[in-house]
Amino acid sequence: MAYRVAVVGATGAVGEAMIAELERSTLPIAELVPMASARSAGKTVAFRGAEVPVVEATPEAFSGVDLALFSAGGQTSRALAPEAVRRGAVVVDNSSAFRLEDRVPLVVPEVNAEALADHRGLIANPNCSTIQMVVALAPLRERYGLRRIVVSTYQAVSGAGRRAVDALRFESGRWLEGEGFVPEVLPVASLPVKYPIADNVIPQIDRFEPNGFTFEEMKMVRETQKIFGDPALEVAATCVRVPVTVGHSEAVTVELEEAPASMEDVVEALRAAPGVVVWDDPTAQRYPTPMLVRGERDVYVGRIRRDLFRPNVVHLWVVADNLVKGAAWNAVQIAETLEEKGLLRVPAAEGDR
Ligand code: A2P
Ligand code: 11C
Repeated sequence: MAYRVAVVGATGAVGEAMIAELERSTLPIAELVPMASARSAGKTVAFRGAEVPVVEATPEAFSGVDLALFSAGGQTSRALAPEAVRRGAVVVDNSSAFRLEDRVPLVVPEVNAEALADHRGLIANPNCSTIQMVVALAPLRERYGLRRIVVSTYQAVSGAGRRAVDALRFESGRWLEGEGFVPEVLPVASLPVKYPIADNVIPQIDRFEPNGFTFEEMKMVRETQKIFGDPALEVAATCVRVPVTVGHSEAVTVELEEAPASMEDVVEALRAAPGVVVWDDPTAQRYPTPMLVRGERDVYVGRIRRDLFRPNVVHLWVVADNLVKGAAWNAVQIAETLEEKGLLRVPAAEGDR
């Protein structure tokens, strides 16, 4: 069977990457249906050598769609994802709208593909910074057990969408020319205070929660606990926006239940893990950077060190393309996994929930 596949948010930074991933996917695709807001009427997107018209995302537009990848923000997902499922489309949703709902699997295929088994039509794609961290930590969790994670992120502006990428380019140009500019997009476009991202770093991604952590930081806590099925796992995150267009980096400190026998043992566990590539050679100054892993599907790990004081604590540097593994590839990989398992269909009971 070949599928009719919709991409909701097709004109956005992640939507564009989703279409590129669908182009190189093993999924049999009969037709791509790019969707966006009414503002995009008249636009087209390129897919397999053709220009495909963008259609407005409405409930009716999902009739006859088998699979819908959503990346148009939480509000659009909340309004339209249930409509798509009702019309028989399996939805892989990249927003945070449904991630923590009990009946919605939150999936990184290398880590918890088994959670797809009893899906009800809607599957959530985790946050980009969570995805790359759990891919790197899953093999260590498996071999030694995980007690606590402390992570600091260095996140690219593309995580905040196309406008933020444009803002970094514009501000950098003005800054280098010695011209003034008014920051308008970051850290959060809808909040009153803005900071430049050119020549700067911003220790705020998304809004603050009452506990003093940002929503992005709390996503890393709650989503990691759900994916690993361990609600007691301790996670402390500090999420920071840096002037990089694509590629999130993370300095991760992990306290293990059991001290690894050697660092070679840790490297071996990482090398054997699906979706992980180890680049770690201080003698050759080898480690991943965002620019080096751009466009790649894997998660890259380097700077692997045992803590100086605690034998059961390990430090890692984890880098991935936030638009690819952090969003588009993970979503398409979920769809490919569903197809392989014979699960790329909405269960009969969910059709009209
Ligand atoms: P549009 O271009 O028509 O506004 P990004 O995160 O890179 O800014 O992209 C956001 C994506 O979500 C765009 O494709 C945008 O489409 C889409 N989008 C935003 N609001 C809606 C909406 N109400 N319905 C459908 N798509 C939407
Ligand atoms: C960022 N991680 O870099 C965010 C973007 O919940 O999917 C992705 C938000 C999400 O700004």
